[in-house]
Amino acid sequence: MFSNVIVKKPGKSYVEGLTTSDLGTPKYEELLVQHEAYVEALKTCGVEVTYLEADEAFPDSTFVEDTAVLTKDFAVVSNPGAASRNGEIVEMEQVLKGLYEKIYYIESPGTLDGGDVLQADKTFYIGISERTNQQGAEQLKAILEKEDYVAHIVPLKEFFHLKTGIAYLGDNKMVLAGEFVEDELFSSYDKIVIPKEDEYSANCILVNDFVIIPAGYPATKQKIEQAGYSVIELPMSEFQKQDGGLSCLSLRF
Ligand code: CIR
Repeated sequence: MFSNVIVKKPGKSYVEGLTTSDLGTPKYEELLVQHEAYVEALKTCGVEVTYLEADEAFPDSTFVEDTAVLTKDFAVVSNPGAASRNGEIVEMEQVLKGLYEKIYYIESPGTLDGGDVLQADKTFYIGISERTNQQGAEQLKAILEKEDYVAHIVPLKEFFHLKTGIAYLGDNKMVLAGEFVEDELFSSYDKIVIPKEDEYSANCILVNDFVIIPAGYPATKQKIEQAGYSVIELPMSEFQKQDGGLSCLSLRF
């Protein structure tokens, strides 16, 4: 169960953020409406929301997930792999100091984006991507093992971030897409497999009694409902344009 989330309002500079997509320029007004709907959905899930104001200096900073890894007992401030995003951790560190007594840090030359980190009960999976390097992944693994978690490092082949293609829904149920579907590492989970055409919806989040998924993926909705969950759908088009998914928009703990 989560009792808290951290979110951050997107600034007008959002449109200048990093992207590899060819989906067009985000529309700022629509973006704000989608972000507000996201925050409202989290409130529906029963969590306390820490809402950070926009920071125009960091166009991608609404994607707060990349700046930290949080558990109930400790926080890890990440070291984002994109130069234009690295300074986002300065504010996040201050916020986390108000919420946590125990804080660890990923240190250069190690880099790590929180989007490359998935928790499944007492096990963590850490992706190595264009943003997270071997040293960053090993630093996080050492921190997690010290805290009595199990940690596996997963070199990515195609996905941008680890959580672009995987989500844990609790109760041993794992949503998997693309390169993760046949990966032995995930063979012991009850799999909810997302086909290529619905891949964007593999980035969904369990928040207490609900699974939040992007709108427009009826097959994914059906599979998750069949697995026994209540689903909330949210429009995500303006975030998808900047390579962002549902998980990226919050830190949940
Ligand atoms: C970036 O390239 O960093 C942002 N435009 C998108 C970050 C998405 N974050 C995530 O998947 N955790």
